[in-house]
Amino acid sequence: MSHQEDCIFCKIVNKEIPAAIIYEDEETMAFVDIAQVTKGHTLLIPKSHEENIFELKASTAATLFQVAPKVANALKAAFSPLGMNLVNNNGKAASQEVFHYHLHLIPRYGEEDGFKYHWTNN
Ligand code: DGP
Repeated sequence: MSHQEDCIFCKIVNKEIPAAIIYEDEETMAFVDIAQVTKGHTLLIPKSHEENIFELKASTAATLFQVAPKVANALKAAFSPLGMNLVNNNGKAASQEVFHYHLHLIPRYGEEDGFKYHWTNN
């Protein structure tokens, strides 16, 4: 499995740094985002270090999206949101900050929940 020394998410995968892990199997992991944009904001990642959509293997994408509905439903059960956004930033110009592929699962609670649908570089 691909691993990169200086990658923060690889360190979370290897339990070198702590995270609030809510799901884990051999190939994927979901943990609470450190900078919650709404209650329950969670990141789903492949354990394999693949930078972003441009180098994501089709098999990794398939595995990740087999797990995504399970995590989404677990968050739905835990937080009772009205909806959920799945967001994925690819490349610095698209506001990607951590270069290990990840899906943001963002529970939505209505217009007043503070999430503005997009990231900016400002
Ligand atoms: P993006 O801009 O799509 O690359 O989002 C990166 C996200 O990763 C951002 O929402 C904050 C989160 N994040 C960064 N470092 C850590 C960390 O050490 N732990 C956790 N749980 N989340 C992190």
